[in-house]
Amino acid sequence: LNGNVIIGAGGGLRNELEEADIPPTAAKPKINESGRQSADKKPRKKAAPIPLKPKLQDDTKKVIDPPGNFDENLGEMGKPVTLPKEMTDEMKKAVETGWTNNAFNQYVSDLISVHRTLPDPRDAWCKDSAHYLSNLPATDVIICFHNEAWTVLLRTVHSVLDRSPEHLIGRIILVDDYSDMPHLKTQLEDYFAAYPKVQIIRGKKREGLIRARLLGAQHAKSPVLTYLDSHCECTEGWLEPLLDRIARNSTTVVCPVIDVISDDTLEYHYRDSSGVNVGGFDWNLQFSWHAVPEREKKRHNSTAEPVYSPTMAGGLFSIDREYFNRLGTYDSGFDIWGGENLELSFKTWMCGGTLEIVPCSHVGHIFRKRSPYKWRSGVNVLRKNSVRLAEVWMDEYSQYYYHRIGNDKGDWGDVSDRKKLREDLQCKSFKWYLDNIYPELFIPGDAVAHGEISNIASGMCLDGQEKREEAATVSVYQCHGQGGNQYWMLSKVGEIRRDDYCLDYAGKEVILYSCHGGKGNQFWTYRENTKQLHHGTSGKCLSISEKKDQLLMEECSQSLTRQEWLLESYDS
Ligand code: UD2
Ligand code: MN
Repeated sequence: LNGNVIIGAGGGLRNELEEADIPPTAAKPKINESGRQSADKKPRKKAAPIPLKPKLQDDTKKVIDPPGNFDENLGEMGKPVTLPKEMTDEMKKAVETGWTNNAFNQYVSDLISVHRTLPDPRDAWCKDSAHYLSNLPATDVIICFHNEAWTVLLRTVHSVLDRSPEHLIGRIILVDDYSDMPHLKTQLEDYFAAYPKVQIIRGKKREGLIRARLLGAQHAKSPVLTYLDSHCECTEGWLEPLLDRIARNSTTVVCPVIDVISDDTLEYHYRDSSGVNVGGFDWNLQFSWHAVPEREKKRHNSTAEPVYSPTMAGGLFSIDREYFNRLGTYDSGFDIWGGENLELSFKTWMCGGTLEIVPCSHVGHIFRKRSPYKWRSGVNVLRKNSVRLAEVWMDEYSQYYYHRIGNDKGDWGDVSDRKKLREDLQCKSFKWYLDNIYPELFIPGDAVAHGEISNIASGMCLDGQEKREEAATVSVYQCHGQGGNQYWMLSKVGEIRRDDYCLDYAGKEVILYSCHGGKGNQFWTYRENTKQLHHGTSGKCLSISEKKDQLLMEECSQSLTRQEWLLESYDS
């Protein structure tokens, strides 16, 4: 599951919906939560009395009754909660509102204890204390949020308090990035008054998650900073393996394994350490997950040992506070969402540090299929962040990203102080990073051609969008010169590819499929003299229909101009 998850649907899928008014949830837990639940104690049954009725209320303050068969152990041990097929209209409406406002099933979250128990996802190797130093530094945990669902936010905080050794948590710093949901504006201080470790900071305007994180860091005092998204759940023993790595070397930046909490049922999914993934990216500067490469596996005796990762997903990590400052924290010119994870990843590696994923540390996260909150209107925020990133850190390799976005860079502001930072730190080149830290990445410059593949007779371009979980058909569309779905690379081994997806023909339609490197259905040859794209196993040629609106595979014929293609930046 983990491997195919789309991190952040934010790019392009933003949603301009007004958040609806969600009145606060009512009951506060009565216990005074001071510390942790120790590893050898049985999981606490029910620390706080969580009322059975979902606390999602509509404007009329009328509580929506849950179906009668619900019990108070819902969701315990990370089990899924499935709503009955038959629901009253009121309930249906409440469920729907929850989805609209959060892009996950808030109604289900409201039925589950904010102290719910979780399975222990660790390998046996992880439980051997000989693998950790005994004297670990404390951390502040910084959780930024913009309009987070009440029970989800509370569960995040309680999972930290309930499952971390007390002395290792300095403070939990909640940074409210200008939420306007009423419960967050009025009830947070009251609720956390009983928890001295929890500190609440409020931004005076909407800053976006990157500057909100910086605001949190300004209030931190512990030697280590740990960042979490506001819809996470930490599992038993999550913290020690992270802190251990930093205690050994303060330039090591560490990420837990991010387990998947279902957006629908809130089920907690996990895999053992043989299924751990590391982070990468593509030339659209999107983060992606990959299996641990062989060269990395060879460095280890056990799959539970920390593994090098070229990049981090972004939301969940620990870093030495001084090292974070030395690296120049984040580029504060980054707005709302995106790009900051690659910035921190690139400079960690390029400026002398190490980035690791720690398989013994598991934290769950609710992955969403769209971004539920408002972004800025009139600006392509993600593109601006990415151009800033490319300008400062990617040297001549930035051209591949720009090509991919049709060289439409927009206004990215001033990055001179970030360039100076890189110089002052005497960081290595991006080429060094690619060669040594991410040699698996396919470089467009190594391709025989990269850019558009246009049909000479028709002015139509090969066009297709990859889909992560299924095969996507490829077709033709008017050439638009904006890169994107018309950006292709012809690799030296005869693949027509974009990132990890290859043009594939098995006799039916031309599709985009994960590159397998085995030639076969993914093997294409460009015949320079006839301008034909010849397919290996079928012997056919790529062609366009007489109406010029469809992609075809047909017998190769030199008299058919519709089989003639031009490859941008073709280098024979
Ligand atoms: C992923 C990361 C996220 C961040 C992002 C790229 C994980 C699990 N998540 O996206 O942490 O690195 O990629 O930027 O690695 N928020 C604010 N203000 C805003 C927008 C968001 O405070 O203007 C908060 C939000 O409430 C959440 C966090 O920032 O706690 C991350 O946002 P997200 O959950 O929408 O991002 P996600 O998980 O899709
Ligand atoms: Mn998130």
